Amino acid sequence: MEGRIIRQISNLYTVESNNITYECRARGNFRVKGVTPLVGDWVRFDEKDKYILEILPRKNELKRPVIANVDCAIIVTSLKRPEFAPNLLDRMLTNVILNDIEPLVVLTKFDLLDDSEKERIVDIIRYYNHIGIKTLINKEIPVLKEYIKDKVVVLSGQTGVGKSTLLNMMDESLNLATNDISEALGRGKHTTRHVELFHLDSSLIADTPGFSAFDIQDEDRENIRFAFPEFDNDGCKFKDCKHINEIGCKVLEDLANGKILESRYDSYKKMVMK
Ligand SMILES: Nc1nc2c(ncn2[C@@H]2O[C@H](COP(=O)(O)OP(=O)(O)OP(=O)(O)O)[C@@H](O)[C@H]2O)c(=O)[nH]1
Ligand SMILES: [Mg+2]
Ligand SMILES: [Zn+2]
Repeated sequence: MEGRIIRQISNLYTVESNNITYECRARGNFRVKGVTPLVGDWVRFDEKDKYILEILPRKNELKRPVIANVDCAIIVTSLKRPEFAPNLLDRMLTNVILNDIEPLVVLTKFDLLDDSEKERIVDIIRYYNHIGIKTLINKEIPVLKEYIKDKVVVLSGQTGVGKSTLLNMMDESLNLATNDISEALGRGKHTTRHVELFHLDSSLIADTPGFSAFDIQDEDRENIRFAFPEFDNDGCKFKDCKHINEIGCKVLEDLANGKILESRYDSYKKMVMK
C-alpha cells in the first residue's frame, strides 16, 4: 500500500492511507542507504507487518524543521518574548526560498508592543509585502486559512514564538499543548517535541519543535543573493557581484538610497561573510 507519513515519534511513523492510519517502523536498510523517512514522505508500506518498504521520490525537503514535500513554509516570528530578531527571520526565509518552497511570514505577540514599536513593525510588514514576501499578523486567521487552502504547510520558528498557539487559533479542536516562555531565560521550553501533520479543512499543516539556533546550509551559501527579491542582482557592474564593497554595485546604491531595508542587507552580509 501507499500512504503519507503524517507523524514521527523517534522510530515510529504514522502512515495515513485512505483516511486510515498505520503505526509503522522503518526497515534497517534505509540507514544503510543513508536516507530516513520524513514526515511528509509518500511511502510504500506493508500494512500487515507494519513496515515502511520504500520512500517515493521527494519534491523537496527541509532540514530544519525536518519535513518533505511541502508547498509552503510559515515562518512564525515573535515580536516580543522572544524578542524580534530580523536576522533570524531572514536566515529562515533564505533557507526556505533556496529550497524552492514558498514562504509566508506570520508575526506573533504584536499585542505586547507599545505604540511606537507597533509603528515600526507596521513599516517592516509593509516592506516585506512590498518585496513579495507575504507577511501578516497572527490575528489574521481567515486570510491565513485562505492562503494555505489545499496546500501542505509546515510551521517553522524558534521555540516559544507561538506555532502551536497559531494552530489552535486556526482549529481549537486540535487543542495542542502550549507553554509560556521562561521568565528567567526569556525563551521557551521546547513544548512541541515531534513533527506532525494535521488536517485543517483542505490543508495539511505541520506543527514542529522550535529551535534555538539556525544556520544556512553550506551548499546554499553561494546562492544567498537570489533569496533577496529586492536585490537587483543583474544591475551591478560585475557579473556575480557579492554586493559587499564592489565599485558600481547596484545593491549598495539601493541600500544608500534607502530602497533596501538596512536590517535586510545586514542579514545578507552576515550570511555571506560567514
Ligand atoms: N501575548 C501573546 N502571547 C502569545 C501569542 N502567541 C503565542 N503566545 C504565547 O506564547 C507562548 C508560547 O507559545 P507556543 O504556542 O507554545 O510556542 P511554540 O512556538 O509552539 O513553542 P515550541 O513548541 O516550544 O516550539 C504561550 O504562552 C502562548 O500563549 C500572541 O500573539 N500574543
Ligand atoms: Mg509548540
Ligand atoms: Zn553588487
